[in-house]
Amino acid sequence: MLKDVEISRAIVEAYFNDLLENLSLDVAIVGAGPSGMVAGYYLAKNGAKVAIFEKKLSIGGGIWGGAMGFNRIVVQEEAKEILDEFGIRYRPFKNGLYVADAIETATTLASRAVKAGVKVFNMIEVEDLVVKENRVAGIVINWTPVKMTGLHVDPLTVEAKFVVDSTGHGAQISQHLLKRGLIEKIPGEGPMWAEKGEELTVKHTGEVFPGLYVTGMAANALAGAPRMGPIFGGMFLSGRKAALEILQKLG
Ligand code: 48H
Ligand code: FE2
Repeated sequence: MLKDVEISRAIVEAYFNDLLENLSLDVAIVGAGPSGMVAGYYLAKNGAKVAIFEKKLSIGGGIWGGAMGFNRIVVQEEAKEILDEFGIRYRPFKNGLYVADAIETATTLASRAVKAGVKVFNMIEVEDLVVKENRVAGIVINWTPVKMTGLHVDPLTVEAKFVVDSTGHGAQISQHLLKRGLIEKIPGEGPMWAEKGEELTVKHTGEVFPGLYVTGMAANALAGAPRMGPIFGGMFLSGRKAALEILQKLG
C-alpha cells in the first residue's frame, strides 16, 4: 500500500539530512549561473566540500535565453577546452568563435557539477555574510518566499572556509561588505566591449576580502569592467580560476 505520509517522510528526511550535512562547508557558492556552476564543478571534482545556494527555482542564471531570447551562446577559443571538459557540444563559427545551445549548456553544467559532488540548494536566498575577525566565515540564508513576501523571519547560518559571490550583475554578496564599509566600492559594469570585458572579468576574478571570492559578472561589477553580452567563455574561465585558487588555499 502506498502511504501518503511515507512520501512526505522520504522527502523531509532526505532534504534535512542533506541540509544538516552541508551546514559546514569548504566552499559556499552563491548563485547557480555559469561561473558558479563551473567553479563548483572544479572544486568538487578535486575533493572540496561545496554547495551552491540559488535563490530562484531554476539553476542556470543568464544562460537560458542566450541573447534576446535566441537560445544560443558564444564561446571563444580560450574557453573551448571547458566546453570539452563538460562535454557540451558546439559548432565553429569563424575567427575563433564557437556557438553552443543554451539549453544544453545550462543542463550539462548543472548535471556535471551535481555529479561531481556539488549539492545545489535552490529557492534559498543568501541575505548576508558571516564576518569574524575581518574574515568572511559563512553565509546567512533564508527561504526565497520569505524574502519575496517580506515576512519578518530570521535566517539560518552556514559556515564555510570560503564564500564565492557568483550572483551576476548585481554582485549581491559583495554589496553586504560595501554597505558595512568593508570594501571600498562596486563601480558596476561599464558599457559593452566584449573583448575588454572578457579579459578584465577573468583578470579580476579572485579574493576581494579575506574569505570572499568573486566570479563572473560579480567580478566584472567590482572591477567596473565593460559588459560583454552573450559571450560566456569569460564566465567559465572565471569560475575555473576561482576554483583553482581556492583549492590551492584549501591545500
Ligand atoms: C542566492 C542569488 C542571489 C542571492 C543572485 O547572473 P548569472 O548568470 O551569473 P554569472 O556571473 O555566472 O553569469 C553572468 C551571465 O549570465 C551574464 O549575465 C552575462 C555574461 N552578461 C553579459 C551582459 O553584458 O549582460 O547567475 C547568477 C545567479 C542567478 O541564478 C541568481 O538568481 C543568483 O545568482 N542569485 N542566489 N542568493 N542573494 N543573488
Ligand atoms: Fe548579462
